[in-house]
Amino acid sequence: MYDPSRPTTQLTSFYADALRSLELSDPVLHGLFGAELDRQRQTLALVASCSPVTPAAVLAEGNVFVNVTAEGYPGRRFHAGCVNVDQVEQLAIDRAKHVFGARFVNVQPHSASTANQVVMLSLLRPGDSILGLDLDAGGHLSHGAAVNISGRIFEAHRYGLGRDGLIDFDDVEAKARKYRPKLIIAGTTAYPRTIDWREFRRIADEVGAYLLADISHIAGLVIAGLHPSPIGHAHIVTTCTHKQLYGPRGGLIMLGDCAAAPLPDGRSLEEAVQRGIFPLIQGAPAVNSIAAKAYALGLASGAVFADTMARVRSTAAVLAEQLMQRGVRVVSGGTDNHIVMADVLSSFDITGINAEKALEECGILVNKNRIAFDSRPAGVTSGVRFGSNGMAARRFEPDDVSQVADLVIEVLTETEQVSDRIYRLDPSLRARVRQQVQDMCDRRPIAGY
Ligand code: DSN
Repeated sequence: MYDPSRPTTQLTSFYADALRSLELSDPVLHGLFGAELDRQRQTLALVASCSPVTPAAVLAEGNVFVNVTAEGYPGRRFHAGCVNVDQVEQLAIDRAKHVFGARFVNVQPHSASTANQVVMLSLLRPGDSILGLDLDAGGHLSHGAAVNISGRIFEAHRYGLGRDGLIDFDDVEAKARKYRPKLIIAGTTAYPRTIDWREFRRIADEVGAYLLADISHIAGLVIAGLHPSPIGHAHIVTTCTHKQLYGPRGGLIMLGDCAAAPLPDGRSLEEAVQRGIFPLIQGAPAVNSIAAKAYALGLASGAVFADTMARVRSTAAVLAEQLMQRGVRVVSGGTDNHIVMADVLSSFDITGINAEKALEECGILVNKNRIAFDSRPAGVTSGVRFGSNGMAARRFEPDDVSQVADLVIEVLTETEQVSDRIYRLDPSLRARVRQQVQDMCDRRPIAGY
């Protein structure tokens, strides 16, 4: 029987011993853990595709469930010893269903890319056509990029953005009519605006395609009701759990009312997804990650998470506004989510790679990103992508965001571009900004770090 007093003592000594053992047996790795924690404390992470994982979720991922091999699903395993594993997986499933309002959830995908592969390989045949947002316009590798397995196995077509930086639905419709894809993918990695799931579904229905919504970037906003949910519009929804759920690296596949819908081969959509994960693509699940997913999904139904998501949106909106007021060209003229896309080439005469590197020297972490109609290749780019998940975790207020905008502008204005990949930055400016960033990070630490 579960005895609440004993496990606490056992776990405390287990983890304390484990940490001591790591320090003694592998001081190099132990040192790197410490160095990374310091780096994360002292830098301002504005990379849009991550969020600082809640410390208890870090602990939940580094847990004893890592020792269990558990092919199959709760109550239907191919290995013994799954009594607690079954409860953990069911907890994660129930919590995911609750926060997303889904009818069916599979919590086993090792990543959202795997989840997308599962969807494609379960529903399509090699050579079938798919239609997703162009990688260069803010799509994802796993949505049919030429360099990805999705672009090799399937006949991948791409839609893009208009000059206004918004998804060009005329293009989506025209490509859908022309190529008759079996699957349309709605989902983005570098898109600052609201996604119109209903319009995607209308087009999918017109051509008889399945609609996959990959909400990896906006899952937290969807839970908080700050972005429309695709459940009820898309046939299938995928997400990762680390970008905006402050959880472990991993994926989820979710279905709404169409979970029971029959496929041409007689199986239901739900059955196809279950078998698509196991045994088609994966073997045993990473139960330790599923435990951490359960933890993060539990937090996602709480008031603190809702407040964090409100802050994700408000800090991004303030950052976009502040940058624009100081003359920066922000793609699409603002943001509805956590992403701000800045055209640094036209605003500062420096490339995205130079902007990224110069800001990193000063302790501000962003990533170079192509913007619509970019004249530079992916390794150089004209744009930079900012994300607000980290600022929200630090409980930033508008004044803090203004200071960030000031520092960003100062660094980018003072960065002297020598060539597309080479720049010069005054060392004294670098030291001064770095100190200001550190002071800001000390003033607003990430909870638990
Ligand atoms: N999809 C990439 C990104 O958005 O940065 C990596 O997760």
